[in-house]
This record gives sequence, C-alpha cells and structure tokens, in this order.
Amino acid sequence: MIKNNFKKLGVIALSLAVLTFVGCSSSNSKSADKSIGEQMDYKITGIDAGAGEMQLAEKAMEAYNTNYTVQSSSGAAMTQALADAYKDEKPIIVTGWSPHWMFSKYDLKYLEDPKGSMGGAEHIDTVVHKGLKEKLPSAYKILDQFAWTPADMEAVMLKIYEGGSIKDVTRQWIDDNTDKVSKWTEGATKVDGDAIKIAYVAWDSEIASTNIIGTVLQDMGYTVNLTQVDAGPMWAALGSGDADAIVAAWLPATHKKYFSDYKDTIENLGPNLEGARLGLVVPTYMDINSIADLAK
Ligand code: PBE
Repeated sequence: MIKNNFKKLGVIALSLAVLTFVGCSSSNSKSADKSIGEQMDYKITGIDAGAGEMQLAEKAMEAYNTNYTVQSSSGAAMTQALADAYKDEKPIIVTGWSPHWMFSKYDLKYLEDPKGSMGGAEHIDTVVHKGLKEKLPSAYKILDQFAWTPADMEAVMLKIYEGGSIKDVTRQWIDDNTDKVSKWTEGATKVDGDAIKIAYVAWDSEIASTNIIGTVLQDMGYTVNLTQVDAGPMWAALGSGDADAIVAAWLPATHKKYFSDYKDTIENLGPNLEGARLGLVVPTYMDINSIADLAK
C-alpha cells in the first residue's frame, strides 16, 4: 500500500516535471516568438553578385518596400543553404531559376511578383564573338543549331547533382540523344583540332549546357577550352574575343545590361532554350505567397 502510493507520487512528480519542461521550452523558444523575417535576419539567400538575378532581386526589394537585403554567395552555397533550411523546415528565400534540379528534389514555389520586378518569360541564347562565322564556320553552324528543352537540361543537371561526374553524365546524355545531337551537327564538317573557347559561369544550368555543347564540338574535332568565370568577365571575354562563344545568355531581362554593353562586337544566334524563368523561391511549407508579403 505504502509502496504503491509512493509509485503514484513518483508518476505525478514525473508528469509535472515533463509538463514544466515542455511549457518552458515552448515559451523560451526564440524561433516561436520571432517573425519569419526575423528568423531569416531579413536576408534573401542570393548567388554570385554578378548574376543578373541579383540586381533584379535588389530592385524588387526596393519596389516592394521591404527591409530585406539580398546576400550574395554562390550558386553552390545557395543550394546548400536551401538544403540545410529544408531539412529543419526553417524559413528561407532564395534567388532561384528554372530549369533547375532543385524543383525535383524539394517542394518549392515561386513567390508571386505582381509588379514584374523579376522579369517575365526568359530564354537562354547562344551568343558568339563577331566574326566566328568566318573564323570557325563549322563550330558556328553547330552553335547556331544547338537547341534543347528545359526537360533535357534538367535531366543533365539532376544527374550531375546526384553525383555523376560531369564528363560521364555529358557523354551518356549525348549517346542517349543522338537524334537531337545529329540535328545540331547537321551540315557541319569535322575539323582537325581547331581551337575554340567557350566561357561560362558556375550556375548549375550553365555547367550542364556548356559541357554538353563543348563535348559535341569536341566530337566534331575541335580542341575545346571551357573557361569558368564570373558573369561580368564572361561577357567581357565574349566582347573582346577572348572567348569565342557562350551558351549562357539569359534574355530579354536577366543579362540585358551585359548584352547592350558588348552589342557591337557580338552576334546573337538566338535561343538554345525557351521556357526559362527566374524569381524568388521558397519551400512550400512557408506561409507566404508573394514578394508583396515581404513589405515592411
Ligand atoms: N541565373 C542562372 C543567371 C543566369 C543563369 C538565373 C542565376 C543570372 O541570374 O544571371
């Protein structure tokens, strides 16, 4: 009897202790009291400072009268921050774009942009230094005929993200898609080691496209040099002729300024991909739907 009562008391004491603990932890928990903005320190997780999207995002923060700042980092740091936040269901806003593998790995949504600050429908164009047609006619023809779809690009991006080596993934995609690739090389003659230099930025989308076209040119006999630089230097290299071509020109909005800076010495061969877009991207578990929700 006595023993039994002690047991009961023990259970009650333990229950009280648990209740007190739970009560304390929720009332002391910082994140529970903080607004979404405070939890993110009013930061948009950005990418490399030279990306067109960074300037658009900064303008959007002004247009919507928010007190958020756009923090620059790199494409890789942005996707890592997204992975970390997603794992713990923490709030995060990133400068995202499509095509991108992130949409097949996570449940994400673009924030609505009623003011259109982040631009609208984009395409990715192939742009060459003027005179390439005479200098490397066969490469010019291939670059001009290069065109694929967001699904194609995303498939390559996803395989690389999942750990495939760029070289293997590229080779495999080309071997599996000879119907598409043969259209790009149609009418082009093989060469014997002519050098061609293609510049690009380490955005996952452009790592995919540049390596694909680089390998196709290599298969056609070119000695291909793929040079990874920042966005500003990429356009400057194309403008000066230091690079022969890029397949990474996001237009009409994203690289508008870069394009007009070098328009006299470059030639636009048109879209290699239609149906691209960019914007502020959040996990679907977040309770905001529009950039307007970030207003002060
Ligand atoms: N992006 C990806 C680039 C172009 C490709 C949207 C991050 C940019 O903002 O310049």
